[in-house]
Amino acid sequence: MATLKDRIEGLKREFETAAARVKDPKALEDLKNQYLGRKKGRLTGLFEELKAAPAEEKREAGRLINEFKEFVTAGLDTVREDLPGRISRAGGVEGQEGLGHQSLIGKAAEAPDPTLPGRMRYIGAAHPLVLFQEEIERIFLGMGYAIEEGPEIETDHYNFEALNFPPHHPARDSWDTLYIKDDLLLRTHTSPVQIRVMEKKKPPIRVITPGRVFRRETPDPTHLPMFLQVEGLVVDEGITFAHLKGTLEYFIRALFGEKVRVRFRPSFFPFTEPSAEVDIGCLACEGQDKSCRVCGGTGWKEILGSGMVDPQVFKNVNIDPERYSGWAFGLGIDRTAMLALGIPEMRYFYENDLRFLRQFELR
Ligand code: 2NL
Repeated sequence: MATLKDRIEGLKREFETAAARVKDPKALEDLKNQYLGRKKGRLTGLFEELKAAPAEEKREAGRLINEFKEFVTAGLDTVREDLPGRISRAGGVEGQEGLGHQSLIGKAAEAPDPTLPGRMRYIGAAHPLVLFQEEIERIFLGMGYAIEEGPEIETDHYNFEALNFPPHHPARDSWDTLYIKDDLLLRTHTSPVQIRVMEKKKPPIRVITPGRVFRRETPDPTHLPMFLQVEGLVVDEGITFAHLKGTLEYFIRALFGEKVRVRFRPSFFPFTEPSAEVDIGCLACEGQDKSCRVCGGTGWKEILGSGMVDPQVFKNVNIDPERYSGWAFGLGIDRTAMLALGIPEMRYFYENDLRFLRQFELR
């Protein structure tokens, strides 16, 4: 038995010498294979010997071999942790590289090094778009609105027909999308969710519908083929354009601050009549910079589209337009978050660069 013990001591010294010479990942891998390799590794050889050993020696021999295996494993770990330093020291005095470490090998497993910096634990955070969407939801929840969701894959009926887009009508061009089949497509807005709500529930209706939408767009700093939208819908007896104006103005001031300038402009959508787009005063230049890169010198930024629900849309969902009226709006969450947070490039939201994402742990 003394012979196995001596041989292992010899192998330890041999391993230490070899370990001290390792200067790159390849050499480390070779050393590992030399000792722990499944087929030809030194330890495999020793375990083979163990199988053949007489029964009364097996216990002690097994202990020695396992202890050697731990010695090698700990030694390899030490070298692996020290490798970056060894690589940077390479080119130093010939023969001096890694000296000093020989004595550490084998002791690595015994005591932690209190001089090493601690390991920073990564704590996750909500995505800025999620936080911004929640901010919008909070404002509408506070006014008594419900939040509704629906499928991202829709039929032509829910995405277009029910919203008063006739087949082949040129208005569809601005809402071009990916088709899965003739009649199945990626929704271009969350209006289909509101159509489904109006089919199921009778007025009064007060909902917002946040969600992912898709359009045929060539990506640029302010357009992506996939983005987030929130639409809102109110239907009841006696709803007028004054409700639209008052509610949207309240919402915008809650989101951007009391002092923000707001204006309504006439517009067109197939599903609302009349329609209005809403602008806010440019937060970057406050209308003071004729060459402002955010607003193009106009002093205004469009933030949402809105209008009184077209009577034809009510007929499509069996709501009587003689008795009920309503208003609706749609707003791009990404675009509005860019304005609110001063972000110049929409793609930043989707690149998952933590240096960007970690700046927006709002609240
Ligand atoms: C925009 C404009 C808008 C709506 C969306 C809507 C929904 C139903 C009926 C009528 Cl079910 N209208 N939604 C109305 C006006 C504008 O979105 O520019 N979105 C980004």
